[in-house]
Amino acid sequence: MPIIAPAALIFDVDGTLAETEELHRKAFNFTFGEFGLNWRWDKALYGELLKVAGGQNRLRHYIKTCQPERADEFVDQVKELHQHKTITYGRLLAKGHIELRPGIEKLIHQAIEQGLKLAIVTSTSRINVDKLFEATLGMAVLDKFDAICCGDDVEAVKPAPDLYLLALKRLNLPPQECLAFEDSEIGLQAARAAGIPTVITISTYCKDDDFTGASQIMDDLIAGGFQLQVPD
Ligand code: XBP
Ligand code: MG
Repeated sequence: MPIIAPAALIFDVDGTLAETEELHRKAFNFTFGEFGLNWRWDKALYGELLKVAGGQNRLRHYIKTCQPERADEFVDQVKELHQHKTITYGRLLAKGHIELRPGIEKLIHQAIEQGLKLAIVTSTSRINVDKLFEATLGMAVLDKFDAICCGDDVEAVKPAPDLYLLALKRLNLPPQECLAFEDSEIGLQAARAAGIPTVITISTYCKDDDFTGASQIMDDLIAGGFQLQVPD
């Protein structure tokens, strides 16, 4: 396995830091119940819907494609539905139903010790990033990140490069000095479109994605023997 010496590590959130998508799916379904909707996203459907990044975009896409006869009625409710979903997701995370993926905690601490810059690039919201860190590494670790770029910060989320371009700007680094960690094809497309070498750690929902163009592809950081170069 090649030893990599980047100046910054950029982490995707959902599927990369933790396998959070099951909690997102449950939060969506719980919200549909709260609103008296008989919609139910099973795992197969959710896998398809994940090709659309960002929960609000995903909801709009679902309504348009799967509930077309009632689209006009629901489209105005998307924001409200999604706000409720975010609250439920936060509650599920706070119940401690999540663990970081193998090797993530060690790599982030190693990067901090070695003085590397750190960034988050995610299609989800800042509040969900905070909730995940509260439930896992802690907010003191999130405070060490130099750039936290979330879906709320840009017009176009992944696979558009906007979030990664924003991170490069905030990190003040060229793309080739960074290394991105992603789990999905759309995430890889976004990072690659910004010119950033990308390591894929395959997640449950994205295992059949096309990872052509990734620098490395592995089941997880431990299984793949991922190593950062130790400075002299
Ligand atoms: C994954 C997403 C998110 C989550 C749901 O983001 O696309 O939309 O599925 O979160 P990433 P929201 O892999 O870029 O971290 O409902 O808050 O969008
Ligand atoms: Mg992801």
